[in-house]
Amino acid sequence: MHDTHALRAAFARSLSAMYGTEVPAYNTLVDVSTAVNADHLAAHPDTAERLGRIDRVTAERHGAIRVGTARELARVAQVFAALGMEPVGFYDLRGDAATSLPIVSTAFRPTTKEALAINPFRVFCSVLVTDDRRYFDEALQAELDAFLADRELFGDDVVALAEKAERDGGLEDAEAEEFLRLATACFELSDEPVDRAWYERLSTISGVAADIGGVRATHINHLTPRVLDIDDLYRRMTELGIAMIDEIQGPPAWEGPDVLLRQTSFKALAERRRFREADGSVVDGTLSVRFGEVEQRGIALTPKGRDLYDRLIVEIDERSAGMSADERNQVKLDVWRANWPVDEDGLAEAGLAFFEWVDGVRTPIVYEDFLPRSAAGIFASNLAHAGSRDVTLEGSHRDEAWLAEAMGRTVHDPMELYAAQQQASRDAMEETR
Ligand code: OOG
Ligand code: NI
Repeated sequence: MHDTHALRAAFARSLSAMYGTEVPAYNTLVDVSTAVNADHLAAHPDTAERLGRIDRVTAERHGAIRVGTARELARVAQVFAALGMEPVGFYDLRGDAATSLPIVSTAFRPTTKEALAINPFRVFCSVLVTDDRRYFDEALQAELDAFLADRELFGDDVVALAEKAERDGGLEDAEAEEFLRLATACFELSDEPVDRAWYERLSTISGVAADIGGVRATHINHLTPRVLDIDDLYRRMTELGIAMIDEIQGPPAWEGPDVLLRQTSFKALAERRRFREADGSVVDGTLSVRFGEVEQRGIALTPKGRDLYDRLIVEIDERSAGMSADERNQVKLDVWRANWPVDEDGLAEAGLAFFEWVDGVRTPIVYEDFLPRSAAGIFASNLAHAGSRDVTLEGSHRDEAWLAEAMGRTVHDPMELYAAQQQASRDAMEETR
């Protein structure tokens, strides 16, 4: 029997192997990440594993995928359920001032400490909001909905095996192998010709809408390794001649504890795709929608800590409007130094971060989720143009309850998961007293 945790680890490896053949630059990113982690561990043997053991961190990936409908979301949720990954959090990326992103998102991930320790694979999953009038008028929505209703991203065979795996807690050898093969294939880049006129119509509204609703298949958008020193990674990739986006999203590099999540990416690469022209002919061309991303994880913040984080991000935006990336980094650093405790004791005393007790020692709980502002920044920095929308119109309603209803599953609140982990560890410590 391959239990759901073993299936998750195997799926992460299988997806990684597949994606590496499609996007060789991903393999470079993984090699550089592995080297950064090994060097960081050698240079800081006492502290490097404070936020995760080196074997976990080195194997750790997050993926990003995008689907078009509630039905597609429900089916992909079923596939992830077979892998012990449940929906956590609701992210609404619409309405951000700079870029047109007609999507809402959740993250599928393991939710217990034990499952995370076996393999923390997570997937940021976005679903298109076709009835949002700011982006799609009634006629276009009808066309888009019809296009999406006519495709099947996750076939009955893979969904049936996923249901069985969820019900039985895993799959036997032959079925496990079949499930992993089918599930991986769902995320391969299709070479079916793209209808150029349709793709471009959606593209003028949003590159993400075109990537989701302009093609008849889905694909993994990126697969992100985790590093212990993202500034070192950024330098090394730049030295290799790989064009990185200007900024590292999230908190700055500083001397105090790392909180939440820092992320950066290299620009989307032109990939060969086939197009069908208006006259029916099929020609070769390229699309640039897939990019490489890397992340460094920090300590999970309590609601109080998160409020502080969100306020400081706004303050940084206000103070750095119109500045260069370097100047902006300096503002970030100044704001950080003025507002955050310089060590874990300070974070704990102020109730800003989550901790647990391991063998009686206070240990930080790692942030396992995503950040909406950073996600919007990652999306935006990889789109050729900002798209268009009519902000005078009312957006359509989406929330966590909508997501839960669409999937027929509970959407976990990330804060509750961290708080429960902290509390369980406190309770266990009291019992042993
Ligand atoms: C997701 C973009 C956001 C992250 O890690 O926050 C993201 C996408 O490109 O589909 O990857
Ligand atoms: Ni990502």
